[in-house]
Amino acid sequence: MNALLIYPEFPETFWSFKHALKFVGKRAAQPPLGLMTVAALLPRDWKKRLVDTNVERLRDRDLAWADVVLLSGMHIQSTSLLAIVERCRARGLRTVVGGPIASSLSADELKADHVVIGEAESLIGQLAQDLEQGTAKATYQAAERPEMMSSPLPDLSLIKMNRYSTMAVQYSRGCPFNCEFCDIIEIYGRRPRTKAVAQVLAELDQLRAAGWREAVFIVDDNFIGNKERAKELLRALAEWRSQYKTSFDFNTEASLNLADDPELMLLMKDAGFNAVFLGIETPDESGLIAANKLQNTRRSLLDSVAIIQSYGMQVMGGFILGFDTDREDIFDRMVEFIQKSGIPIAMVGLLQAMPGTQLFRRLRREGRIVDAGGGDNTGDKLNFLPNMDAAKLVEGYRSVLKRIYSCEAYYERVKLYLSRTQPKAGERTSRQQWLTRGNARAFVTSIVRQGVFGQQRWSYWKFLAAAATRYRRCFGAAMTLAVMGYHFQVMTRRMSEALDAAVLTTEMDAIPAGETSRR
Ligand code: B12
Ligand code: SF4
Repeated sequence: MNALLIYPEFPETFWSFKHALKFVGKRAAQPPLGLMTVAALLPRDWKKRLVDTNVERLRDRDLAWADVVLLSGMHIQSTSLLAIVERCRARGLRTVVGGPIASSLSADELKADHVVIGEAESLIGQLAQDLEQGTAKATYQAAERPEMMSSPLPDLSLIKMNRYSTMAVQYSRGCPFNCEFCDIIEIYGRRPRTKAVAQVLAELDQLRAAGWREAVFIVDDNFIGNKERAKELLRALAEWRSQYKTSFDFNTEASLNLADDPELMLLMKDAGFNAVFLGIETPDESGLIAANKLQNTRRSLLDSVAIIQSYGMQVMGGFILGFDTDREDIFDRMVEFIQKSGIPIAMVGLLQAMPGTQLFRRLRREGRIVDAGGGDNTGDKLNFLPNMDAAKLVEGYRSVLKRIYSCEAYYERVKLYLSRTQPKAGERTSRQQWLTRGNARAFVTSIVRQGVFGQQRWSYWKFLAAAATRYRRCFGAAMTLAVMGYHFQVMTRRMSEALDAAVLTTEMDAIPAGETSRR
């Protein structure tokens, strides 16, 4: 069998980092690890090719070569995915769709011949056999979530490695918490399952052997879901790094209770972790309680962030607007919090009720679901009837993005973060803090685009002067963040223009006449 694995294109959104990636000559942030894993699970005698349409074109001759097409994706990639499925169907090519999108959209909506819901490890053998014999079923779903020990070494040979800014390695799946809006726990469960440490080291060895020397994202849902297992890996990572002169820097996703465990943070620092994404969601405690995000309550969120930053880790934060508890002052509170946090990359989104989540089920019971949504929480579309007036919510959201990604506000946060993490004189720095070959290229492009042609040249040069003097011991990190800021500035400008031109879209016909909120 000739199996063609295809990863659909992401739309240009706040979190595609598209405009920043251009600075470093990369086309996408990360490779499709799901498909690389599926490829490794397929029979050895099958021929495999992978086309990631985010970094290369899907040609007719690729399709002509294939006996079967396997697609993966997130909900947000649905437009591209459906177009590819259609293209395959027109040629009479058999299609299989898997990945998170298969848990968000129904088999009918996906229009593929076969849909695989959830993780593939335990069922791919049967699927492959059925495909060979022409007896494959419409839907596959494993009765139980597989142990991660059964996950194979991802097939690295199928990707064009140098087109990505970061490589991906997964240690665990699942998260022990129970946030109402979260689909992670529905797809991957609440019991964190980890690989063996040796499996992770084998993946790192594979990357190293292929010449990779840049950042590695440990793509866990919550890296510290099982703290003891995380510590075990971290000790091994620190040893692995010290074994080689060249080493990777790591980043990951974790829950905020990381701030409560100094040993864990120290181990992360020693293992080369320099950034962590945290779901902070809202500075409003009543919102956290209502969303069942209890691990973020009964603490100072700002102090927790500062503690993590003091271990040399950049905190990236996820924030949500549109909780039922949000009042009109939430927008100002959100901006104030983000500015004080020193979180340069604050991913603020509108609440989305993802199909399959507890939130979706509750809102459906309350008659407030409008549609399945599109998986993008950064547009102007709500897929449910909010408590606050929808127009006010979208307008407030837009104002938050405009304010936090104005040049001045953004550079202020970067400086606050640098002041908290800059290594002391004589202290060891991570690769990312220095000007490396990767960020040196970004530096030069940034000077031209932001310093010469940029609309906010003046703020840029002021920031550059501070980076070169006060924060010179982490100049590389400062430059990387300047480039990221450029992406957010472009996206904020575009979003404002698009929203100015658009009428508020909440699928008005589904909302009772005269109502744009629940009240
Ligand atoms: C790394 C990551 C990213 C990376 C991109 C990675 C990439 N190249 O695709 C970045 C940081 C850029 C990113 C961005 C976003 N992400 Co993201 N991301 C992840 C994360 C943490 C890991 C992905 C991964 O590599 N997993 C490891 C692989 C091995 O797992 P897997 O893909 O699930 O594959 C397994 C099975 O699904 C199955 N399978 C997968 N594909 C296929 C195909 C076939 C044919 C078969 C048979 C089986 C199969 O087999 C695999 C082995 O079991 C996941 C969470 C997660 N646990 O997966 C979220 C996740 C995929 N992201 C998500 C979201 C929402 C986003 C954003 C839309 C966030 C936002 N709010 O804007 C953005 C979109 C980007 C954009 N341009 O706008 C959601 C998707 C939800 C959904 N139902 O679609 C997830 C699940 C997390 C969450 N709930 O919040 N993301
Ligand atoms: S902490 Fe994050 S991954 Fe865990 S349940 Fe909450 S939102 Fe989901």
